[in-house]
Amino acid sequence: MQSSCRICGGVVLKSIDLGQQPRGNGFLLPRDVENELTFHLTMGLCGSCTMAQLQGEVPQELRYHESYPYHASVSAVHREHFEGNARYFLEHELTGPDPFIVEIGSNDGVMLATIAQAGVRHLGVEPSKEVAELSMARGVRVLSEFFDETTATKIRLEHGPADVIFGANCIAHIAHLASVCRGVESLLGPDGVFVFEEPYFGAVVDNTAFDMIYDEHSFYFAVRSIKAMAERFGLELVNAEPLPLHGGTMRYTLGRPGMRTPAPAVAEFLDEERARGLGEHETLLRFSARVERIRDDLNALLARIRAEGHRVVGYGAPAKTTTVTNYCGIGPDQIPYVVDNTPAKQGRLVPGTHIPVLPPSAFHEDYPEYALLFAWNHAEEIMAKETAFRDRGGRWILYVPDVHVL
Ligand code: JHZ
Ligand code: ZN
Repeated sequence: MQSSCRICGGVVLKSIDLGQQPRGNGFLLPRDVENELTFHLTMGLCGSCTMAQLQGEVPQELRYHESYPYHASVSAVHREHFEGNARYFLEHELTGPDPFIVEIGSNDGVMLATIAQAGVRHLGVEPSKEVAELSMARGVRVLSEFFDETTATKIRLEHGPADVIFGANCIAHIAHLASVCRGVESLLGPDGVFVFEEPYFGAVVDNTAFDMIYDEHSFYFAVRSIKAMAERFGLELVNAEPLPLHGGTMRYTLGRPGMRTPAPAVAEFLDEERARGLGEHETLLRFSARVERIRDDLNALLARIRAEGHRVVGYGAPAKTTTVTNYCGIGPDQIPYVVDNTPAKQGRLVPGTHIPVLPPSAFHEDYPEYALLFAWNHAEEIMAKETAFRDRGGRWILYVPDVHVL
């Protein structure tokens, strides 16, 4: 399969095929299973600008709707991280007279609430109504729309140029990224910065984290592909900073050309990515072979545990659960339920495989012998609060970077 690059128009060759999949965050009510939407999930690399991307596209209105269930504030680690981001911007970037910050995909206000408390001019752009309302309740000003070139022009006319445009776990979701870049270019002030944090493609490959591939993740950014993208839209990549979130995230800082001195990290990452062949098709074909191995090992392990008469339940229902369970063919027969602390997911079913999502109390009331940790990127936080499970002999199953039991 072949398609054209959303950034440069080059040829995108299929490297990974995860089969027919529903929407990653399409947690559904039992009464809605009849009308579930699925699509063919494949990803590939652009032969010209090396941008990794999905080949198909689920319309954005079907992904970011009124009841989008992901709440960025559910993790204490994430809350602390985003408050830290806000404090950093307040101290280093929002220091001029009447500064202005825009966040694309502000979710429940996890970052902007701190900016709002400081009384600094800000605007969140968040099309998903319920999370937007949560942020408004925290004093955040929100425009409930999708960010693109038109929205950016409107914001500039009404509020003037932005000193900071920020996005976290959002920019790589936007299939019309080219329009976003044109919008950023017109909205950004002369010395403004466009800062975004997204799962790092290098970490996805290192971890064989194939579960990071789902409809919402239209792109998988690397330093090389972001540098090329910045240049194409009249911006310059001036920093790349690795962060531990989501199993490996990269924070990119873009400015207007020549306005900021690029940090040495940019050239260092470019060298490293070239040396390891991150932008090459063969690297992804090897990745794909490791994914098949994980699927086979995980199914074999679950079958063995069942044959021993033991139970496995899922812990955490991140969007990643959808990709893993659908690709591996794991349903309620193997995993009777998963627990998750997001109220918007509880009482619903995992998309496609229809495993029920229950509150964590279900886990505490009747510990199983094994728990499959779908929220593996939160392993430290979760294992630290679930010590009683371990104390009673419970074991954790992880499937990245390979299938293992802890
Ligand atoms: P988590 C999200 O992906 C969504 P997901 C999004 N599409 C994106 O791009 C990525 O982030 C990068 C639960 N949990 O963070 C809460 C517990 O139950 O891995 C969440 O449902 N107990 C925007 O969905 C899930 O696990 C806990 O103690 O893959 C984690 O979701 C903790 C800490 C979490 O994101
Ligand atoms: Zn391209």
